[in-house]
Amino acid sequence: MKHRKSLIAASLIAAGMASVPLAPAGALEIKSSDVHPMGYPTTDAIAYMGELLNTWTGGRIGIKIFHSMQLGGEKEALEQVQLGALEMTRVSVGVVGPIVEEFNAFNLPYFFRSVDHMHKVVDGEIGTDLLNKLEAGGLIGLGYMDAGSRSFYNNVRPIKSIDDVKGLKIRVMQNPIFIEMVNAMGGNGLPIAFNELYTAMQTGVVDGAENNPPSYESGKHYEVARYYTLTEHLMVPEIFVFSKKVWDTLPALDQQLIRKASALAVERERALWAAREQASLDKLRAQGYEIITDIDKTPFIEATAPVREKFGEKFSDLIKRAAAVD
Ligand code: BDP
Repeated sequence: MKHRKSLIAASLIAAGMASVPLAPAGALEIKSSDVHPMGYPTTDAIAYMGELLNTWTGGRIGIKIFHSMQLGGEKEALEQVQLGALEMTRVSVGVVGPIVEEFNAFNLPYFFRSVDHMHKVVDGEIGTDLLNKLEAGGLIGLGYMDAGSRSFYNNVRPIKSIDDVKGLKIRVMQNPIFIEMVNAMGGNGLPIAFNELYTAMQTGVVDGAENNPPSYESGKHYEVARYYTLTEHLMVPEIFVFSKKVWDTLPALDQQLIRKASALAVERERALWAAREQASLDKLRAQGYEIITDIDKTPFIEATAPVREKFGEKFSDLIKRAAAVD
């Protein structure tokens, strides 16, 4: 009897095990981080990339997204990817300067003439060269995503001219260019990680920050910094990168599939971006937030000329090449 029972138990275990699908050979779960929540253009595009990979490989490759700053800020995420602890991350080019300095050309205030100019530069030779340079820093550059233009918001006064920036403590991304940019406009630039920003504004550590409409809206920054003016002083693209350490262990076919899915994710993000930018502005206006759009940008452009000169000097050739793209 005892013997029979254990036989049954054994067969149950065997049956149970047979019903648990074994991970297919060469299975790959790509862990990818983003500071934004799901439903944001960048996270949705990466989720789409995961669906594509899943379909193409019959479930062998998938992406698990760590969204909403679950893994902290972007500097830390990049480090994790360099180490191979995280396979992928989507970050702003704003924090990539320490890895490939030339990316800082894209971080200069009033650098790109228009969204169209930015697309032509990043999608052309210059953008590809820079992505390839990331390899020496332990990263495989998979593509550029759109992030529109960044503008000021604060809780002290509406910015109607450059004089209104005077004395404002403005949070910037962690890059000296942005600190000097705000200082050159008369404010006080303070580098703070994105995951600490809401509290920093709420507690008065800073008076405000600068970002694109979707980030301002999605991060609920308007709750603590109600005045938003479209100064559009930066047009910083975003990139998503893969860990070279992990990449080098992948079969060539998987690398190709990831590249192919990346290109489609870029297309998807750009389409989502254009719609989201407008939707964010509409939502803010509907909630009664006044968004100042009729601002004379000339004084802002002139005030930041020394910043472009100082930080652009090292890669003046690249800047000339980018300016010649039309
Ligand atoms: C957002 C970018 C995000 C940055 C954030 C910031 O999408 O990658 O982390 O700005 O200001 O627009 O830190």
